[in-house]
Amino acid sequence: MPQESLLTPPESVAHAQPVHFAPPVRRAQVAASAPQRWRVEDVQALLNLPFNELLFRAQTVHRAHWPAGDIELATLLSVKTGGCPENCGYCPQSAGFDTGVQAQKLMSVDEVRHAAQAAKDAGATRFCMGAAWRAPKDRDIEKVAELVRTVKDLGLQSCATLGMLEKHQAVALRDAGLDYYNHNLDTAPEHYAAIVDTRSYQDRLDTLAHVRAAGISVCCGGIVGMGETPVHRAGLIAQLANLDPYPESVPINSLVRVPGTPLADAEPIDPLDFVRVIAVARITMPTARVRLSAGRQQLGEPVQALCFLAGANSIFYGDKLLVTGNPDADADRRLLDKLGYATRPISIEQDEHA
Ligand code: SAM
Ligand code: DTB
Ligand code: SF4
Repeated sequence: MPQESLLTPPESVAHAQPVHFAPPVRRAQVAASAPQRWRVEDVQALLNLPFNELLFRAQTVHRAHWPAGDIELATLLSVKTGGCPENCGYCPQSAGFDTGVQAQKLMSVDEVRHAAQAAKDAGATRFCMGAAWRAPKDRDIEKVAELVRTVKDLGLQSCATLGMLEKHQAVALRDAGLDYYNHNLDTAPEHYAAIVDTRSYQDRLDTLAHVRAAGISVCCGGIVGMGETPVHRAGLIAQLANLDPYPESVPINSLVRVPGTPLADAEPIDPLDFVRVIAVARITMPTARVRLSAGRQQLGEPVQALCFLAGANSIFYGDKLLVTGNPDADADRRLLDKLGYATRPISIEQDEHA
């Protein structure tokens, strides 16, 4: 494909989709009538563009679909920690790796309400609950449904990431008011078995289909820096962009290398290559919230600023991800302020001005 047309494979997406700031419902409707296929080589060609050309294209797509200066703040809470039977090579919560993570059972409604209220007070609009399960049991779903109702009662968007779901479990979560389900494809299909072999890529796709069919918005992304090749990176983005419709939220994680995990010594990704992945996610999924996710502590402010320029418009906000660290909220507010992004005033400030 000639370079001039690199923005055009999804032309019907780029031009047919209206500018809007509430992606889930409207975009799904448009995408359903205009499915697009990205070839891995098309995505690779984008990744290989000269850096400034790529960023220019990504920013152009971004500004055609999103307002300037808008960053979503999503706070994570690990509601059930550690002891997971899966062997995902990146994950500190697998029971198979000696990472020092203390297993904890499912949190109570009060604990979650307290954390969600604190996140809301600090300015978050989405609250994402993570559980270290391979797949929840029906009795777990009943308990998480109660947590979802608690979060929704506070006026926050709710998201959960609980592992593989059956169809009826997705429906139960939707009935509880769950807005988003996070379930990452993590890498290209060809690299998946090198990372985890206790489940298959198809298992992930099946859960995503159940979530979509239940009417829950899909949050699905991946991790870079896991020893993948550039073609694997392109393969991951192609998989995400070819989901029909593509996810409403796309978290792009830079591997947090946790001692004790098999990937503890993985070669870190060049930060500029990480920015490239964000840019290509933006170009291929114009109306998705592209979330600059794990690994921000290692990226530093200038690279994060480049990620925003490349089209990231969401971050995990709060001093902890699930079990590893994240920049603290004050540092993030200072960074966003420095860059001229609007953040909602926190309630403490509102009180001060009252
Ligand atoms: N057990 C559920 C699952 O696997 O879907 C939910 C929790 S799991 C921790 C959620 C996601 O966190 C994973 O799919 C992976 O993308 C991300 N993740 C886990 N460990 C990570 C790490 N060390 N660095 C970056 N991302 C990580
Ligand atoms: C996602 O893509 N990244 C988040 C969230 N979805 C659940 C998790 C990152 C985990 C980083 C390592 C840890 O703290 O466990
Ligand atoms: Fe378990 Fe999820 Fe961690 Fe894999 S990523 S070990 S499924 S908690």
